[in-house]
Amino acid sequence: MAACIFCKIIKGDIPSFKLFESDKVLAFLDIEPLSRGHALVIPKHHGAKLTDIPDDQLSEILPVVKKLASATGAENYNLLQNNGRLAHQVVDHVHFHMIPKPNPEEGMGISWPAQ
Ligand code: D5M
Repeated sequence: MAACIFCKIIKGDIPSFKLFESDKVLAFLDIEPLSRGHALVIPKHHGAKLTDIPDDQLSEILPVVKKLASATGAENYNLLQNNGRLAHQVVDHVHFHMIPKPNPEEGMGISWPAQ
């Protein structure tokens, strides 16, 4: 969808820090991170709500979260999907927030390679 900011990221029309990409899924860093390493995992299919996304795209999201967790050794994080304005969804392209929970003794969150 032409006006969608996440579709523009998928197309490469606006920059992002990409963490993972396949033909159906993209993961990149959130520009307003709640902790270091806050990532967004999105289906490439445009849709505002979960019900708009084909199952074959949705079913690839959690394996990507697992890959990101394995790649970074992340053990403590929240997975969040805001669906609808009353649930605080701002960007109308389905996205899953992966929000590292920092260990207070070890720093602020996940350090991705080259971040
Ligand atoms: O969260 C939408 C999230 O999208 C919010 O945490 C900021 C993030 N965002 C918005 N624009 C960008 C770009 N250009 N790059 C990376 N991250 C972005 P919501 O669940 O809709 O409230």
